[in-house]
Amino acid sequence: MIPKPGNQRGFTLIELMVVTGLSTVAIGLVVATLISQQKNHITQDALVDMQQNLRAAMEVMGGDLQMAGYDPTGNAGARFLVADRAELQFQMDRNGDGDLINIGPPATPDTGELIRFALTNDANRDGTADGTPCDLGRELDGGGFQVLAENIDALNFVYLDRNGTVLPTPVADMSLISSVQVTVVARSGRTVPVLFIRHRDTTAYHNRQGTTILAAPNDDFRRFAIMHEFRCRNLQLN
Ligand SMILES: [Ca+2]
Ligand SMILES: [Ca+2]
Ligand SMILES: [Ca+2]
Repeated sequence: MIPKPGNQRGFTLIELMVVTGLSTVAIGLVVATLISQQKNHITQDALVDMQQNLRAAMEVMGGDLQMAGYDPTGNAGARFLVADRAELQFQMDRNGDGDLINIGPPATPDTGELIRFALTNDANRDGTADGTPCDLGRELDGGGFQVLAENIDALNFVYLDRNGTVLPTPVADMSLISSVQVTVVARSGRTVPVLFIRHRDTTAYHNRQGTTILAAPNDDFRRFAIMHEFRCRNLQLN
């Protein structure tokens, strides 16, 4: 049967608009998924970088702390000078010449024999960043901080005597220090919201004793916390 003219079945304008609309939504969802996956990928890369940098920084700090008080002649008097919850400083007779200075004039510290760790932006020394940028700083011979790890929100030191008893900070009798627990909380350099899913950091961060060292930030940054205990083996010899 031949259809009558004007009675052919086709798309109405409304049907076309619906189909076009659905296609647009479908394409949009595919693109959104791809962007989301890409952002996730970038996030993972940033987190891996952050963790690796932090581990490397802890290795440097551990190497230094193991040398704290190194005094092979017993004449240099190398020891801890500062042992507080967010800052520590110590000496070592690295070149073994029996003192800690280059006799001048002018007198200067023997190279690499005075080391300090603290956050670079923590004027009140409570161990939490006062603002950004804030990094983990290592100072050699009083020459100003060098950045050891970037984007640090919290730094905490706990000092233990040879029996493993925690010493109150600031430590009054630094000859009692046998080991140091170091806890660091790092943050990814930028917020990384994944499409449709916002990451919210509602974690409060603690040291091993359960003391809060960073209250829940409630922001969109991702964080990584690391804790190591380093034995200051040279302090045991003095
Ligand atoms: Ca020396
Ligand atoms: Ca010297
Ligand atoms: Ca602070």
